[in-house]
Amino acid sequence: MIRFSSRPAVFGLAVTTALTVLVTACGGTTKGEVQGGGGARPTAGKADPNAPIKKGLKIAFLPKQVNNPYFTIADKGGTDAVAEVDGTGKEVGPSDASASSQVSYINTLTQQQQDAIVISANDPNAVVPALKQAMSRGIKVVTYDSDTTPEGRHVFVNQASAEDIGRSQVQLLAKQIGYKGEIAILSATPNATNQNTWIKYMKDELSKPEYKDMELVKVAYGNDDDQKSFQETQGLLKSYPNLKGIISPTTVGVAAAARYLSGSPYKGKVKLTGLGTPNQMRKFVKDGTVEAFELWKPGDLGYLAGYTAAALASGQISGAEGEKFNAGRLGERTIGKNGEIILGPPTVFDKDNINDFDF
Ligand code: RAM
Repeated sequence: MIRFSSRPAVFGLAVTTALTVLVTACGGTTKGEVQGGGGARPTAGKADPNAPIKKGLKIAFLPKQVNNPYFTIADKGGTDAVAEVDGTGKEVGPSDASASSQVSYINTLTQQQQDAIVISANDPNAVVPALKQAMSRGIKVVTYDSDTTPEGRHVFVNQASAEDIGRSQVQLLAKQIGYKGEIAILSATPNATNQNTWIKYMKDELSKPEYKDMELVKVAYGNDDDQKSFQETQGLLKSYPNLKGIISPTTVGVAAAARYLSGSPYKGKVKLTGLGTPNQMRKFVKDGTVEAFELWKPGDLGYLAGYTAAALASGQISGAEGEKFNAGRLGERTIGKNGEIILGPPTVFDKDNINDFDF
């Protein structure tokens, strides 16, 4: 049983720093928990900040899965960025969020001698040998959305601080249930690096005294599959009749959970928050199933990853901390610790602002 308490929705710098140090010190080797972790990272040669972006670059986007609106938007942003620098971008990938399926795609992209592969990893370790093979053939590797262990890539484009995402999800739900009662998490796949890292911070947030009357009773996995996520939600309510709230930090999970709740007697009573796209969640905010949830702009995430891949493949950057490059409409960006670039803080959506967003 995990019990914790609530602090105002402000992230203390000292806490942030302490946890960052902790994660870095741990070397990010735990399965599924390397997002932003440290460790041995390949370098992509010597960078020349004045090198021009090469024309005709071939850059491939390999999402967790292709039939997920989140990645459709992200990869459209990515291929738009590649087009802006006169390259050829494409999206390829499996229809299920599995690492073994991704390995076949990586091998094909390597044979095609793409200039860069941009991947959201379904497992932090399983795709690494294939990515290492790609890098040994001169291909630059960027992870976006969901990281690998550091030796699997040159740069990781992260959507937001993993710690802020995890803590803010708990804070959003705690406010809605009055800091009291049983809660569950409906996640994506059990090995997803991004979700597992966020869940680690959720558990840490829940360990604070202000959440002492909240209890995390279960972490369920919907595998980023709509039907499975729907059934897992149904199962949670059946197994835990006193459940007060659910956090689903996946766009597939939160939409499926909302659909289940909206057609059930729990609508509006069992609170649901998570990470969702405004277009998928709008009807559930309007019908009172969901009060508030959050997300970054997936299109900007893909766009930033596209520019990062082009800068790497042109020798402008190598992945070292402090290197700067131009990311088109997102302006100048700097590579941070462990080869990580952060897009920016997410937006919280509710009935007052959801109509202002269309993605
Ligand atoms: C799903 C995927 C993705 C995650 C979003 C929030 O689309 O699991 O990796 O970042 O949700």
